[in-house]
Formats: sequence, structure tokens, C-alpha cells
Amino acid sequence: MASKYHNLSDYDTNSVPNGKGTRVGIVVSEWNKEITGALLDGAMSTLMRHGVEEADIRVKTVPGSFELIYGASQMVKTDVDVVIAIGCVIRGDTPHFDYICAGTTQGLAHLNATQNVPVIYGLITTNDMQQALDRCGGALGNKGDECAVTALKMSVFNS
Ligand code: DLZ
Repeated sequence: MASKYHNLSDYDTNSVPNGKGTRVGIVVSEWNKEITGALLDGAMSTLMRHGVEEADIRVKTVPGSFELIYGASQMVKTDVDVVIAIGCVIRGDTPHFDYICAGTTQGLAHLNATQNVPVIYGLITTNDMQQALDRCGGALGNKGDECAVTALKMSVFNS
């Protein structure tokens, strides 16, 4: 979680495994696409900065965050070493926000516990647009960077 104590783009470069040869699947939601697009850019550039080749990154879109569950469940069956799920849910006037956040989170957690490929949680859940902007390259860094670093670390978990 980003906070005044932790910028999402701050990490120890030396702690990140080299990504050459790592195949990464990214599933990205179209809802709030100005946010998810910036998260995707952050993830891609950080992966490539650490050696992942662009040709080894497969990106697929889904309509909304809730569909990240299905998208990721399909992506883990392909020849990837790790999957990043990217979405942004912004609180509205009804409890819908809570259902999408809880459902998506539980679905991705279930995949993580039951599949052989790690699924990285790139879902931003915020009270308003400004909080989302702060977390996709704004004041609190970019969660896409954090997801990329986490993906590279998890991709070598079993080695
Ligand atoms: C319906 C909906 C709403 C209200 N808000 C968001 C949102 O803030 N972020 C997001 O990623 N998706 C939203 N959705 C769409 C749902 O995730 C889902 O696509 C639909 O409920 C159809 O299953």
C-alpha cells in the first residue's frame, strides 16, 4: 500500500532478479483507462529496465477489473512465468465498489493459491480519482513499477 512512508516506485535495484528470458503476462482492465494505461506503462518500462524483452511480454485487455479474474485464469495456462493483473476501481455512490474490490481480490487470491504461476495484484482501489492519479506515476509513485519488481522476484521463487 502506498503511503507517505512508502513510494510505490522506490525499491532496491540490486534486489531485483535479472529478467532476461522471463515471460510475463499482463492482464489490464479498460475501466479508468487513463489510470490503468499509466500503470501498464510503468510495469512495462520497469520490466524492460530489468532485462525482460518486449517480445516476452504478452498484454491482454479485459473490460473491467472483475474480468481480471477470468483473464488471469486464462493467462496462467499459457507459457508465461508470472502474470500481472492491473485494474483501478474508484469508489462511487453505491456499494458496487465494495463488491468489485472484494470479488476481484478474492478471485485473484484464489488463483494465486491454486495455480502454478504467481499472479501479481495490481489492483488500485481508491476513494477518488486524485488518489488513483497519485498511485499511477503521481505523488506516491507508480504501482505498475511495484508490480513489475514483485513479478520478477516471484518468477524465481521456485528456483
Ligand atoms: C461496473 C463498474 C464500476 C461501477 N466501476 C468500475 C471501476 O471503478 N473499475 C473497474 O475496473 N470496473 C468497474 N466496473 C466494471 C466491473 O469491473 C465489471 O466489468 C462489470 O461489473 C461487468 O462484469
